[in-house]
Amino acid sequence: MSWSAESLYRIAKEKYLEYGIDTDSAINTLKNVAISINCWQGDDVSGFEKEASSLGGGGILVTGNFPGKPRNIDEFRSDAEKAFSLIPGKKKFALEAMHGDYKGRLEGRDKIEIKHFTSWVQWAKSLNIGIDYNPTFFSHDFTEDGRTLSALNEKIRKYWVEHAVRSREICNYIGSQLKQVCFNNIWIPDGSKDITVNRLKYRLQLLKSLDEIFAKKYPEENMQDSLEPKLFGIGVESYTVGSAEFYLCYAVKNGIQITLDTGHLHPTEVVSDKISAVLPYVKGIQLHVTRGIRWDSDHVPIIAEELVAIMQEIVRANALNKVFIGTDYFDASINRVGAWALGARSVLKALLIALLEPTEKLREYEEEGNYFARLALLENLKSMPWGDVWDYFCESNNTPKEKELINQVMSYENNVLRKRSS
Ligand code: RNT
Ligand code: ZN
Repeated sequence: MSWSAESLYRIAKEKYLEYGIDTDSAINTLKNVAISINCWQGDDVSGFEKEASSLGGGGILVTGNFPGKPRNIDEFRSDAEKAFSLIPGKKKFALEAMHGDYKGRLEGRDKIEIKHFTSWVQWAKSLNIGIDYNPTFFSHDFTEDGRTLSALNEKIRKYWVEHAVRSREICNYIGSQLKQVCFNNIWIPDGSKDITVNRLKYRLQLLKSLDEIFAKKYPEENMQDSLEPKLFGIGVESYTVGSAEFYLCYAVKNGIQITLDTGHLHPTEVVSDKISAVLPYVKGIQLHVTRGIRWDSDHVPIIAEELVAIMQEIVRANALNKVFIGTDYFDASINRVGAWALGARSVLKALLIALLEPTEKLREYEEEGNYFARLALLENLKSMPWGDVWDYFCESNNTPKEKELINQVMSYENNVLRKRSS
């Protein structure tokens, strides 16, 4: 006998009700959270510039060569549309500057313009999604041993400041057109492989660059800025100019946001604990959900204890309006569209699990000092039928239920991806 998603949902609803949890309201909240999906999972962080067409430098790395990589912006957009059809709820698409519609005619990153993003805005409008944005400072030769905004050479530093200044203007345009804020996330690859003597000097250069970049104010409803710190990358192991403390201080002092990428920490440090630590001080948090294996390897996110813990922290802090959930991973060794869908769905599932928590009851136990009951209830929740709530949510949003995902991805692979010659 096969049960419909709706009848299974009705049973699940009753079960959750016994704990005082309203599944309808959890679903309703989930539906209205816009997940910012990183575009660069779709093309191995290649972009559409003439200048640079493959990922290079800065400590980030894509491995794998799965067939069917999009050969142009149209194929890239079709793939993204397919992925969106597999992901329930509200979506934003996070672009890199390198993904502008350059039609093979970009003269330099210091020459990017609004016109390179008009077709993206049209596309987003047609799909009713938002756009977020990242200036691209990596995969480029015009650096000072990999330094961009922290370069000592003024010509190089100014080149990258100009890139960031133009990027913010583009964000303002995107946000005003789509009538929803476009977040501008700055991550730079600047750092060094070995013992560094000028640690302070480069950081002061970066500070100067940031002040120049943020000098112009734009309406908050159109665009807002965020800074993304990192611990280290491959080839830049000893020193990262834009480190956690450096950016956090800058963000707090200047009223801008901080990006917490789950792959950018010491292995035993967790983002779930950092949310409540920075929330009282920062303008907002951009979340980059990734799954690092041994290093910032950017594997596809799956439901793991830490991912659920992050979502629980956001929900418990009632901070869905201050923590903006996004993804940041790129795995070229499996079907890219499937990877897009799977990672985003895992993020949503983790959020759903967090929304299906009797938080008040848990707080009560904690405040009474009944730590056994707190632990037992948390453990109890793990075997609750959240999967039935998820399937119902997927079905009512015209996206595949969990069991249907593989077939949908396979048919796109066979009908579209495998037919592309490289
Ligand atoms: C790199 C950062 C950054 C990039 C993107 C492509 O470690 O996480 O967010 O992944 O800009
Ligand atoms: Zn990131």
